[in-house]
Amino acid sequence: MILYHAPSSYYSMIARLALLEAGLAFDQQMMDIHFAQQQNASWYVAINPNMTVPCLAGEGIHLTDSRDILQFAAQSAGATWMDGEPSAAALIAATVEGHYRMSIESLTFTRLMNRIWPLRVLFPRALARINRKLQAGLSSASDPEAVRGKIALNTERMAYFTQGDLRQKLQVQRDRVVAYLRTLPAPQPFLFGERMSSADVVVAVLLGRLRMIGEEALFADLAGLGLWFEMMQSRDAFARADIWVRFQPLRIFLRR
Ligand SMILES: N[C@@H](CCC(=O)N[C@@H](CS)C(=O)NCC(=O)O)C(=O)O
Repeated sequence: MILYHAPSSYYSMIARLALLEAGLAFDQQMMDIHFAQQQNASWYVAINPNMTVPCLAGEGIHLTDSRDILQFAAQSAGATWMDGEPSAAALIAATVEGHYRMSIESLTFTRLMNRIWPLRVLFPRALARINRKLQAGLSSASDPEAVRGKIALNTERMAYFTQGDLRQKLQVQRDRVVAYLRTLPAPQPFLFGERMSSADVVVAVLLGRLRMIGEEALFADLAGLGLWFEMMQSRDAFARADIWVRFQPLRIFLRR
């Protein structure tokens, strides 16, 4: 099976970590989602009409969302993960659900725009340029519905990035993350017992993102979570999954 993913992409990180922690082998196709916008190319839209990464495709498998890939990894891992454990299953599912209710994209972008002010102009401009390109290709698109959906999403993103007070928006996102982190149990040593779970995967990637955007303070005083994160980072899969804990713009520019 092939994982279509991008190194810097948050949801690709979830897919990578899930597959590697589950011990699954996969080939990979790296996507340039920033400059070449390969997620919008017609060959990729045919594979993933969501026009996003990650996507896992192979014989008898076609998953177009990180959440489905995570679920697939948990099922494949069987008893080596806690997900199937009757005493923990519902709590793990609720933790994964809660994670996917947050907008990590809004948090990341408002934080970056807050810190690096030219991005306040550059992000909306880039989105407007992408939408012009999508609009121009609409009449010849093989899946115009998908393209229209993407244009609408980018329009929403532009509105979010340009309207309202940046600090206030950032605070809203921070509050959501803190409220979520406070629902997590004290690790023992994994979040829901002695073995890994889907919850450990999403929370590890989330804390990686918080560290990357300089928001470590959001989890600094939460009992046990810092140590748990150190433990997760020391795992072989974490390094192999290329979870970004610091921003690496050069890699984005060099497309690697
Ligand atoms: N719900 C999707 C979200 C995927 C997603 O938003 N991926 C981002 C990268 S982290 C993407 O492909 N962005 C490019 C775009 O929207 O054009 C998932 O969990 O896989």
